[in-house]
Amino acid sequence: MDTRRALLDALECGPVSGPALADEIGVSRAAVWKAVESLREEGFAVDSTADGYVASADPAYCAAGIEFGLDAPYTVEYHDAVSSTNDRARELAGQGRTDVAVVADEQTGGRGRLDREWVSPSGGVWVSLLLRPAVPPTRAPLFTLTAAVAMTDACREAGVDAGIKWPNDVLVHDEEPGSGPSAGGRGGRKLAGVLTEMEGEADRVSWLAVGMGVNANIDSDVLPAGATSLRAERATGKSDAESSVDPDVDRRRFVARLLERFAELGADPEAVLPAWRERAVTLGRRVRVETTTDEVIGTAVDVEPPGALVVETDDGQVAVHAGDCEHLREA
Ligand code: BT5
Repeated sequence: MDTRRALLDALECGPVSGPALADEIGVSRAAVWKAVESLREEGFAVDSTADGYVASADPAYCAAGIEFGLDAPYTVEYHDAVSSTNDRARELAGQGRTDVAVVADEQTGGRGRLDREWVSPSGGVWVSLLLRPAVPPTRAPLFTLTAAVAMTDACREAGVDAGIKWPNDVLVHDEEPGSGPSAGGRGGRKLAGVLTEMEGEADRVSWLAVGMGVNANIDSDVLPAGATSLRAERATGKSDAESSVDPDVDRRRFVARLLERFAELGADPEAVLPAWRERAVTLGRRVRVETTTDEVIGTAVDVEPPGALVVETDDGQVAVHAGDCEHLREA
């Protein structure tokens, strides 16, 4: 284990002295001191006390802060600003890396699907998880669904009643599809989205970058029409949170929970689809799905492996593998 990670683990259990830690992991005292200094440079506060080193009770939003107490097998790389965390993940993939969560406070060139813009000001949660799963590319959509479930759960834990709109949107949904401030029939106010990119051969993924964007501590007036944020939802009391609660979420804890949930679900792929169905706001709704070649209108009845939406149309059931989905008013 590297000294930095060992130090973070040791700090979690209370004061740790430099010499004790050096003994425990078999490195020099100078190496421990260097690791402490590098945590401080990253923005992770470590106090020197008579009993040894002590971590701040409220770690900053930085790589060490997110890794501190993280129960998921990922290394975190943090940037104040980056063009796109997915692009950075791609670069790391080129260097042979895996199991890295690239996190940024701000993205200057955030991307949605089909090269759409993803507005990513400071205050959001912009993260890309670089993985090398031993699966064929046809299984990749399952990782998008996994991300949607993990994001929904993290948002719900933050007190915001989120649901999933096929395939990759996390929404705060309107009671009446097609009504409300999100007019245009999107079915709710968009809180988060997923962009999964990959490289591979026909039978094997080489790497996969699961990009997750959650509008966390952002005012909704800087977001596109029809979008919302955790801050906006928590402030207006349209959530389970008490109105006296600070509308801002602790992004450090939020990202850690997101990564932990992703790892938990990844360990049990069979559970992903049932978990997705349970959180979906699309199932049972009348939808219009635009694919690159076609338009499918009907009732969304199910999602089947590896992530296709099954629509009951006038001409029978159709499985749609990719597209943009709009929730329609009931006929
Ligand atoms: C998505 O695309 O929803 C995928 C979003 C993925 C963003 C993450 S952030 C970390 C990683 N790095 C990246 O560069 N991307 C990923 P799509 O379904 O195509 O939706 C895009 C549409 O959502 C846009 O055309 C806008 O209408 C709308 N939009 C843009 N920014 C938004 C925002 N911050 N919140 C809600 N809606 C937004």
